[in-house]
Amino acid sequence: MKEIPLGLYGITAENFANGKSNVECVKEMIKSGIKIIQYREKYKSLKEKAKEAKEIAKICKDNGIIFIVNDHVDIALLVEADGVHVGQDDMDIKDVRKIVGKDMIIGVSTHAPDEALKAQNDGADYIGVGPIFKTTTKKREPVGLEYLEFVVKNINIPYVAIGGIKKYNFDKIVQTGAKRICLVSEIVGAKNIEKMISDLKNIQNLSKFE
Ligand code: TZP
Ligand code: MG
Repeated sequence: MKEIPLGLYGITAENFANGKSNVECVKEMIKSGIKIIQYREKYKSLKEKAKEAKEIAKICKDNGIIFIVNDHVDIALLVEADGVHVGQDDMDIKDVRKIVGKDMIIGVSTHAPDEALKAQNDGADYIGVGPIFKTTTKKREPVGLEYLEFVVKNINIPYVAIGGIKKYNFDKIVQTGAKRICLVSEIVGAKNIEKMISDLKNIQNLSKFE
């Protein structure tokens, strides 16, 4: 199984991307040094999602980038993604594992300590931790920094801090010790994605990360 890279975790969100397509955003994120991309698309048909995921899977493969598909185990298998990301209302992790096999990465969204511990016990390869701050991209109350701090101290699998993270509050996340961080709208919605990512890397003080 491939490792979940440290640093920024990229997620697509075309409706927050100010006119840029998912494919354009992925290319820019990769050019800026992001090593893992999740295809997340809530507003297209299954047919369109499968087509787009295929295209993005190829771009990722050609560039040595880890590719994860959100929600759709079938699309992840179809496009031979490196992994699939599921939520609390999706299939049990153990059942997802039966379908995708031992080599595919399984990521699980979590919002509280019991969910993090269960995901770890059930064989998730990494967890999402959030939304840390209030955000318009996810209809859910923020979990706060306290939950992230719990994960930093108590969880032994990789975790990705996510939700409402922006350039202005990014250092608060870095200070918890979290080493994998996702900013969705802040990155795909940036006028200049490369500059945004380079600013974030400066804040994060790359030496801690690589
Ligand atoms: N899971 C928890 S919050 C979130 C997801 C997919 C969306 C985060 O988007 P943003 O724009 O970084 O707040
Ligand atoms: Mg989901």
